[in-house]
Amino acid sequence: MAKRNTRIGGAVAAIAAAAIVATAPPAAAQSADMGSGGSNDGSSWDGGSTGGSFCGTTPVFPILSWGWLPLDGRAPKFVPNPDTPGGTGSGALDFGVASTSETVSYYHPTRTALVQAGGLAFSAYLEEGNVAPSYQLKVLGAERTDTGDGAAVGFTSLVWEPHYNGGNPPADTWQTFTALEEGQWWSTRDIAGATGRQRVSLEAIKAANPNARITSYGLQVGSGASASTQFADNVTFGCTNWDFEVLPSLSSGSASSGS
Ligand SMILES: [Ca+2]
Repeated sequence: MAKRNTRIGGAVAAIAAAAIVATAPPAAAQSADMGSGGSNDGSSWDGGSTGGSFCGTTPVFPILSWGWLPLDGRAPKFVPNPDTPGGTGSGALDFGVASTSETVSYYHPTRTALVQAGGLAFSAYLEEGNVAPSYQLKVLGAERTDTGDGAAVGFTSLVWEPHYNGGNPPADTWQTFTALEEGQWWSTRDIAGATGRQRVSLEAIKAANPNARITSYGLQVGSGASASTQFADNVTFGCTNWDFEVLPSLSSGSASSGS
């Protein structure tokens, strides 16, 4: 018993250490205060081509999530990669939903001017149903054209969906979507350049909302999505890439624990 625990503990420590080594300065990831931020006046956004964070690929584990959080609904589950040959690494995120009332999301905080948004990408895999995760940007400082909730601080979510941008991936196949910033987006709130959930280019939204800044980016399924099973991985924002992984010795336990 003690021997087994020592072995598992060693594996966890090794993985955590490897992740820390692979991740240059985690300070950016740990300053996870922007999700509820809003106190910033927009004068200190670092933005830039890096997306305001560190560059390179960082593995994300259930016990080492670098600030990834569900902002709507619950978090996805860390699961073994459903199709390793086409996936990234040995793990992925399970965004499956059981009903139309369920929402699954995972977001990472950032401090990036919307006009600097670029290098947006992710990979998706549909196993059951035909629902793909959407890539979303949580924004403050947008030019809201309504007076609804969050209008005073210019809140909205900008949404990129595969089925509005060339179509969902074929079943049981990993597909990587890149250069999302060149695709069609819609805004969950009415803002300058994007009202009534019409789909427009992100460039048009940027031009009409020069003071908007991204506080979080991530993936979401639902609500309203029918019962389905889909996976995602390999989320990129600027030069920052995230590889969602399971702990080899604890994969089944960590997956079922979810959150
Ligand atoms: Ca992975």
